[in-house]
Amino acid sequence: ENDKQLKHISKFLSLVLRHKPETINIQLDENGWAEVDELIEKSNRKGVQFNRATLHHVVETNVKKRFAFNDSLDKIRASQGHSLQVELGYKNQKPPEILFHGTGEQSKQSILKKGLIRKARQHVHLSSDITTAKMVGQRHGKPFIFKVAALEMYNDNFAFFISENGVWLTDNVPSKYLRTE
Ligand code: HQG
Repeated sequence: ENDKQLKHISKFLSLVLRHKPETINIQLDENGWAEVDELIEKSNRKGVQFNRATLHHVVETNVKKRFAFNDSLDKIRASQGHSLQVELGYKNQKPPEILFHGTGEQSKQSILKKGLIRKARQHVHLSSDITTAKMVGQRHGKPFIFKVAALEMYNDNFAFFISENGVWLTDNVPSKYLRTE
């Protein structure tokens, strides 16, 4: 498989495992897991061709490590990014003092007013480094980076989670915890 095909499979997996499993008529369990055999069979039936070896290759080489297998390798799920309601089971943990959120310049005023809200996804996504936040922001236009006073939030009883692939997640960020400089 070339890079383009692998990317296509990865995008397809994001669609099925985060947003719309019904596109291939598969069900995820309450923790977001899909059966690997069923996923392969039903994807192939929909014309997205891959086998078990290719799936492992996609999971391993995915730059953002978006997907993970369970220990017995018979189930797979997205590690974060869902719009579906799933219980990922990450434990509340103490974040670093500052986390970053990259967005588009055009959303700055609205965010300052309403805080960061999760929109279609299950959580607001935060990054531990500016470079990642910038890349996330670029998806939305001219990037703008907010600093989030994460530790202060945590001390005020907001929950923080870190996904298996290193993305910090929280339910919402009220504007008083946002810094723009
Ligand atoms: C914005 C990718 C106006 C928010 C990335 C963002 C990430 C507001 C957009 C992951 C707002 C939602 C998530 C408010 C938030 N007013 N706009 N009050 N509050 N927003 O895509 O964080 O490649 O759902 O700033 O790398 O951009 O898919 O969230 O711009 O980790 O694995 O509403 O998606 O990962 O956009 O990206 P998104 P995001 P993957």
